[in-house]
Amino acid sequence: MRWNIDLHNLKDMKRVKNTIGLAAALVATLTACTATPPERTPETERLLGELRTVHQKGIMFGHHDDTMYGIGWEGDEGRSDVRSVCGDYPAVVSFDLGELELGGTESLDKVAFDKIRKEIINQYERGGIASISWHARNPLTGGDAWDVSDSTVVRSILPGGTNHAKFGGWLARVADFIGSLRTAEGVKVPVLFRPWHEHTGSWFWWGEKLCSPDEYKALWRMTADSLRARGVDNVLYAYSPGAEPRDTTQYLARYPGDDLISVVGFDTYQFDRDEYLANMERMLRLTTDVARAHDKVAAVTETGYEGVPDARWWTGTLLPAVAKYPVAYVLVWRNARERPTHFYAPYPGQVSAEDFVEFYNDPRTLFAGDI
Ligand code: BMA
Repeated sequence: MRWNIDLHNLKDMKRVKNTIGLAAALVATLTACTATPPERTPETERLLGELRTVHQKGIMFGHHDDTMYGIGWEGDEGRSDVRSVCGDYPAVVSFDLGELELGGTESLDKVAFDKIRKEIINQYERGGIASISWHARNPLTGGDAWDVSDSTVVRSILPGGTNHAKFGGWLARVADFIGSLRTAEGVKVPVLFRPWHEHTGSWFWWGEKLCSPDEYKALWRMTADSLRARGVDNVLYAYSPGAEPRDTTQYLARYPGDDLISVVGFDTYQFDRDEYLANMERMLRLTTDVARAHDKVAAVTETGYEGVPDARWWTGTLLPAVAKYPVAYVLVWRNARERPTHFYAPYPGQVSAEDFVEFYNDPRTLFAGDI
């Protein structure tokens, strides 16, 4: 129990005749009163409840930057390649806060943060879910998230490190952005936050070879603590390694802890079909095993086949792979307007568009209108 002590219960308790029982009850109440305040708004708790049970209905489809831009367009009000193909928005839309830490107005993918805020609120208001990742720049070298030239970056931003204060300022900007997600009525919009992803590889400065398990876990703790200290209570955290883990021990080697994490997932992409199916199978099994054992939500936090050149990919590869497992959502990466071959969802006329409509019509998939 946390903060929300019901005073009526206190009154009830006063009627307890047994004085020992009364004393014990008061001690318990006082202890609870000094505990930390609730970490999550009611809407955030509701989101968690929805994520926990949604697999009973089907699997939610997600797409990164869905309503921001697509193939041949950018910033058109209400537009989405997914909706243009199947008539509905994805159930989950993800966004990236990369470069918010620098204090500018646009992300690393040249999307205005004000627009990201607006689209997160729109997604919430249409009944959908928003997820946020963060390709933070390298706070030590000044390079980007992929700058792995120095393996002391994480250590340098932890308490006692030379970049600790600087990074604290970066975290404050992220906290304030998440805290600023409010509807016109003032409701704080609950979001999933998925920082420090794909850490089982070594292509980001927080990757496996770049820090120790303890440093990685401390990075997570510091992130969550600093968001919390700035009043962020509209967030659920997602843990998403890459496809490297072979078993649950490896999967959990850098797991920050059950008290912090709500969603356990993984990121993996198709290059070779057989290899992709093997990775999906293994990672879905590991993730759903971990979710069951730790009472968490399982999800495919990032996936896709760049350019979707397989006309039957949605119903022939992706759906059969994920449908066997109790996962909340499967999310594909962005349709980059600035890189013509870098897209993961279909657009009208794209070779897999018809199959995507079949995928959409399959009762096992859920879009914004289904949740
Ligand atoms: C990568 C690519 C990059 C992009 C980054 C962050 O996978 O899509 O072009 O900058 O994600 O969104």
